[in-house]
Amino acid sequence: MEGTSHPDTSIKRFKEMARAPKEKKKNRRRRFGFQDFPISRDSGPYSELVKAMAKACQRWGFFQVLNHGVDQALIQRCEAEAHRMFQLPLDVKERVHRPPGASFGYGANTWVNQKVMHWAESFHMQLHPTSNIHDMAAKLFAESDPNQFSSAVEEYMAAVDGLARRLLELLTEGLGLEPGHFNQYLEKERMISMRFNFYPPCPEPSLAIGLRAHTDPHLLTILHQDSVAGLQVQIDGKWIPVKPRPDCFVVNIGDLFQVLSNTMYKSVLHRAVVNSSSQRLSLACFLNPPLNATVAAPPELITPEWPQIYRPFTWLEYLENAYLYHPITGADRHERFFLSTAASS
Ligand SMILES: O=C(O)CCC(=O)C(=O)O
Repeated sequence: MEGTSHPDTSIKRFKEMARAPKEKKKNRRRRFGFQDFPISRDSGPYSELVKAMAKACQRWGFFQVLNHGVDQALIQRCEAEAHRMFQLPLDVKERVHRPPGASFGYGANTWVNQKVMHWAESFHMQLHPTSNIHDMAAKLFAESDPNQFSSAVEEYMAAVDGLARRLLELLTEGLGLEPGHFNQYLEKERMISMRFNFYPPCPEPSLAIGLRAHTDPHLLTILHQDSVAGLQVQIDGKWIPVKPRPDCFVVNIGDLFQVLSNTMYKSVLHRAVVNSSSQRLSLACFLNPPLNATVAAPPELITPEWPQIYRPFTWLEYLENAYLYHPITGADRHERFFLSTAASS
């Protein structure tokens, strides 16, 4: 059955692991959900959790976390602010227009590409190393209360940042490394951004796409989707829907983590589809190292049987290429950083 597994299956597996002797059940469920984090590193259930998460990342590059510790009321507050922002008149949203080639700001992604129409609006902000949230909120909500927006967004991103750091440690340990091995990537100048994706109902969903198939260039993505389905992950060439679970976060490995793990973890193609009846909102937080950080698999993950795949590069170098070489329309962008390509060029 593995070949047709849904990313939710990883959750099922975690739940199965939790379905052990009755007296341990409560504890194990809580441990899975990070409620008690940090937890004893040498306890049985902890190491099972680490192994199971690592397996999910090797196989699917995606998994979901339950009982993640981020306050549900904060998630709802941030979602409400995202809706408030998308409901603003177009000329107000255009005050923070994202020009072509720029990373941050508002964009109505309704351009036509070769085959399908993009049917989405998005708004991308950065918290670290320098927040642009206050400035953009001041332009968007000049007539009302910019702080209501910026405080909800910043609190939400800080909470997700905390979750992402815990996940990074668990996933690092899953590679057989010390949990803090990659923490250098999350120091002072780290980059943390969030994109709100809003997909209005579409009269012709079969002719449109919300967000075309892509891998995330980042280290780790922590996504919250509302209760409307739309996210799909490509597993063995098939598009598999990720059932919306507003009480969960969807976590996926980005290209950088694929590189750091020497391809043990997979950065997998995913996309968002649209429907004719319901609007949909997702909040995607992206975790990244500082721009000048060198990204390279550690020697512990390089063996004669599993040789080094990528040459070292900086996050800035990768970012400059990331949106020029789209995995669908151009050569795979990460292939440009293969060690053999570097050696032969
Ligand atoms: O809306 C979604 O579910 C997908 C979002 C996504 O893939 C992204 O923002 O990169």
